[in-house]
Amino acid sequence: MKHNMTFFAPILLAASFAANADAPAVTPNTKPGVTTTAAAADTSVSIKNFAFAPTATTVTVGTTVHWKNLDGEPHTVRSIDATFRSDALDQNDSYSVKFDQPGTYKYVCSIHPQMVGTIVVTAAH
Ligand SMILES: [Cu+2]
Repeated sequence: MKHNMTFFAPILLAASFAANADAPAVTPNTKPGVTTTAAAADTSVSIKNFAFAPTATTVTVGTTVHWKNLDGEPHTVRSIDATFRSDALDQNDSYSVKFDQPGTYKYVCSIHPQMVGTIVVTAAH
């Protein structure tokens, strides 16, 4: 768990920054008794130098993770349990997955199996 926390804090900071940047100057249109929930922030994983960066990412349920291949070589994003699987991504191609179920999702590049990564999805508060 100590390992996960190192990635959790920056994600929280990024989420709060985005919320502030998008904060409207007007009062949100909410009805009495209705609670608005902040949308889960998206997060990005780069594929660079034959590695996923960061290799481990912790997000909350509902978050969409975007992978982008920055290498000149094609890579894929394929979960170990086949929950998700991208086509081959050429340079600057992206692939996105929305995570609606808590869990630990380990994935690899099917072309270069030494390239591994993990997405940890935690339940919403
Ligand atoms: Cu690869």
